[in-house]
Amino acid sequence: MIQNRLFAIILCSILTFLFLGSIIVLAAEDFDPKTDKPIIDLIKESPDAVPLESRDPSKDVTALYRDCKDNPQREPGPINIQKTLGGTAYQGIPTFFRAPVALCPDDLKAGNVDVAIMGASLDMSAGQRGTAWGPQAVRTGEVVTPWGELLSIAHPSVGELDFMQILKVVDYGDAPIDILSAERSILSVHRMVKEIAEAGVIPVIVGGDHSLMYPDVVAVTDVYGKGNVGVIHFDAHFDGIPLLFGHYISHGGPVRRLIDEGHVKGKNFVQIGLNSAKPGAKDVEWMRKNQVRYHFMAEIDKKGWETVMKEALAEALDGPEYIFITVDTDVLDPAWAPGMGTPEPGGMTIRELFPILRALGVQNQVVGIDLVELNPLVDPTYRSKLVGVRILREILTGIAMRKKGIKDPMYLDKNWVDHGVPLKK
Ligand SMILES: [Mn+2]
Repeated sequence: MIQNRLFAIILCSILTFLFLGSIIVLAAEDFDPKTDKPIIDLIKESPDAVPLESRDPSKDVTALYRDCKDNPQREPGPINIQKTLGGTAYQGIPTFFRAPVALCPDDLKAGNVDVAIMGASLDMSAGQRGTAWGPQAVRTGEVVTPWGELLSIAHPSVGELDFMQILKVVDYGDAPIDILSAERSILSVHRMVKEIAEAGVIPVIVGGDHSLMYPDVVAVTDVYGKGNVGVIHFDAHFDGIPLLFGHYISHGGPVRRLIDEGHVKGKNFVQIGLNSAKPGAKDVEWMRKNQVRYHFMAEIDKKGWETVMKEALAEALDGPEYIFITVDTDVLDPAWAPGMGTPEPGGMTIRELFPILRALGVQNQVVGIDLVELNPLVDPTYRSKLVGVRILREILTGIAMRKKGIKDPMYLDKNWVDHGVPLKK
């Protein structure tokens, strides 16, 4: 017994000696005073390393754009890539609302396109990763509605009104993204959104996290003019902090960037559904100084949704002619769509959100939309993506209603809200 233990101790000592010895030898061999620097310095100095910021033009992700001319020679215009005329979202090749595909600005112009929906799979700054899966989730999110060119479908509130039949909608593909850099990716998103807006088409950006609001809105104001676009911002958070954990570009700061840089005036920012630790007192001070028109859930609870909705709709008209609508899904209570970047209990209901989205489309000239923070990876059900699809459908239905000449933002089809059969007296 003692002999066994002694043998084990000797064996362990020999192995330990060999192990430590090999480490010392390896360390001694690896040591080079010329390169023994912090890794951060090595990255900065190496010509092959990805820069920490997007200032090196040779590493620009916009270089990953496929040249439209690479594709086979064809007449410009949207291309329908489905084999069948009808069908549901879960059949065929996934595109937003089963829309045809457009690849180049020429396709948008030749097709007289009204709306180009694009994906931006960027989730660097959301609290939990997964919003990068938003575009694919929305492309396959519909479960019941049969999108396609075969039939016109009714809207559950406004009657026989199918936005896909009224508007020319295309899937414009996804922006090239550097999945490890928000800074570099937003340049690429900016380029693609601007390309759409310059063609006179409404860009719809499906994120991705809310850092996208910055390149999305800048691209639109680049085309329509600084200060000429109001932003209607649905969010539990005010997204106006100066830096998020030291980061200039993040999903916590796009509003600060847009106002500080003069792209959008504070008084032309209407924020609806604030319901979190941010803004705090100092942030509210900054918002008030910049005349941001904010509406906390507390105000909605106090005054009632009808009152606050009417105020917000009036504020949306009390600014520039053009508006950009940004919907962070966390404006909703997580009960409705638990798959989101930074959920905050106590948010809006889908019944409150849907009508105001439609109303904005009817009463305002919408020049851009983004849907952000949808995270299908943390929702094992299909609820969140179904709600995401519906959010876009409501705004696009409003825009289609406007195109059809409907003026009343709260329009409902009379046959949809009253069966017309009186009680027998
Ligand atoms: Mn947000």
